Amino acid sequence: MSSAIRSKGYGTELVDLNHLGKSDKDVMESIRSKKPLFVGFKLIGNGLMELIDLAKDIKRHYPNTVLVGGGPQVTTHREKLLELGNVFDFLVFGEGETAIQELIDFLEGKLEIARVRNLIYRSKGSIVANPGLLETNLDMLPFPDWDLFDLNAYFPLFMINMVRGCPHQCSFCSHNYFWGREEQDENLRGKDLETIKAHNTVRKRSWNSIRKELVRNIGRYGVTLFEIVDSTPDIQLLRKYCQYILKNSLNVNWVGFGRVGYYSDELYSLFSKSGCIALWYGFESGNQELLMKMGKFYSVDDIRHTVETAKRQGIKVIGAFMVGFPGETSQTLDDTLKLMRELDINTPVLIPFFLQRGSPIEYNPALYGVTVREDWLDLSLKPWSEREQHQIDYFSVNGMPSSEWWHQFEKQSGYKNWVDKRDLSETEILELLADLLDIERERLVRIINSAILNEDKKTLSELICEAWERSRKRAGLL
Ligand code: B12
Ligand code: SF4
Repeated sequence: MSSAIRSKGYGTELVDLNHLGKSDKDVMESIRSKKPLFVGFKLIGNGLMELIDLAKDIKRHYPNTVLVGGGPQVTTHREKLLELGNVFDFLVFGEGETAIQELIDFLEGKLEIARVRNLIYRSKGSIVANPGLLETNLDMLPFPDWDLFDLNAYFPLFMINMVRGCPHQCSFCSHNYFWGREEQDENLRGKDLETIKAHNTVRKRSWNSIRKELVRNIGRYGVTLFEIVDSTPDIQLLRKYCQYILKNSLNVNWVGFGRVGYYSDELYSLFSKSGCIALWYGFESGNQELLMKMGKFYSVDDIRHTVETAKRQGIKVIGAFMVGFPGETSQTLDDTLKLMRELDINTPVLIPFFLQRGSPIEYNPALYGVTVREDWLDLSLKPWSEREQHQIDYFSVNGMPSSEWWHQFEKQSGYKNWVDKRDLSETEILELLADLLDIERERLVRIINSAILNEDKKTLSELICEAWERSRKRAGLL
């Protein structure tokens, strides 16, 4: 977003409220001193109410500041977020690069508001949503503006995004709603998975553009750790990426998302040689029937083969299993828990089934035995603490309210971090950092967790410093 804004001739500033030591005060101070054209918020699901309170505070102190909300949560909840708190002036759903440039044109008086793509706003007492746009040429998008960050305050790890959209369509998943569909919800309601899948598109960057970004990240910043954030990476692009690393003897490491039965054994070997440390998989179930209902269309044996192959290549496996998918019984959950133990992967993660906006289940709940409350989007905006307290059920499975459904399986799974309390250790990124720092992962998790808990900035910054030094040395910059 920052690169897109800068290309219009404006400067940008970032206040990362997830960062230890940053607070609302920094935002207020920045607004006071810089008097920005607008303030943008990335809304991603957690901390929404805190951000809305901050937005209200900004409006109270600086009533003329234009407030723009964007990010995945706007794509899921759209105009509801304009009504919530009644504080944002504009919302941008979907992809934001072109939209933000067009919004700047509007704010400068050069473009009519109706022509700003992906924009939601108020007009004459009602809420208007302009038509959306999926960028057609991803190579036209500028590279991420890493200069925006005070990099010394972050671990040296950059994300790379090669494709938007996924060639698959699992029945619970909203990835293609975010990144791969132009079709309106109304036209997909009641349709089956295959029909919905036929509306998906995968857009890819060219290898040349990805190569330039990779070379820039290593040469300019000294970053040698990468996370490929594509939910399902493209096989050809991944192959080129690995081959380029090998051909040029680049001393880099990377992690990304894997998929069962998707990569050949030979490709796994290439991954390993090119520095892949860990892959995150959604294995989802140890029960064949449930896997088919999920639209996974691979077998339990395919899961075993994938894990064996990755392990043989020395790649660490982080695997998510879904609990409480419609049709789950104590027997099917038992199949999953057994498989989980049998696979003996590095990090198993259990995640409860949630209704996701734009997923085939949301479009056709009856087909899956799911009933969805009409006001489910409003209810799903409530913070978790409130939802648990009041047992807010926005959907039910085979007549059983979602909270009861979850509790039925929660006990059996023995999982402690139920719902939205994911642990720091459940991430592939930790594997990368542990490897760079040459610290055992469990120890690194303990150090980071304790530093965050105790607001021990000194320990964190020493770790970050050490990581940068090692990374820059590897990149040949030191
Ligand atoms: C990498 C990743 C992470 C990373 C980095 C997150 C980050 N802050 O960017 C980590 C591991 C930290 C992470 C954490 C979480 N994540 Co995450 N993550 C992803 C992932 C895999 C890729 C994101 C990405 O980089 N995409 C590429 C860039 C280009 O897209 P983007 O960041 O969305 O930005 C575009 C638009 O959203 C928009 N936009 C974004 N911000 C703004 C701001 C303004 C003002 C405007 C106008 C537009 C705009 O324009 C951008 C360019 O087109 C996605 C799934 C996916 N493949 O998309 C999930 C995803 C975004 N994560 C998700 C969730 C739920 C989370 C967590 C809340 C999980 C948790 N329980 O803790 C946390 C939140 C942390 C936080 N507050 O940032 C959900 C969001 C769902 C929702 N309805 O909001 C997703 C979609 C996964 C999913 N299907 O469930 N995540
Ligand atoms: S779960 Fe993964 S493979 Fe399935 S549709 Fe979503 S992104 Fe694609």
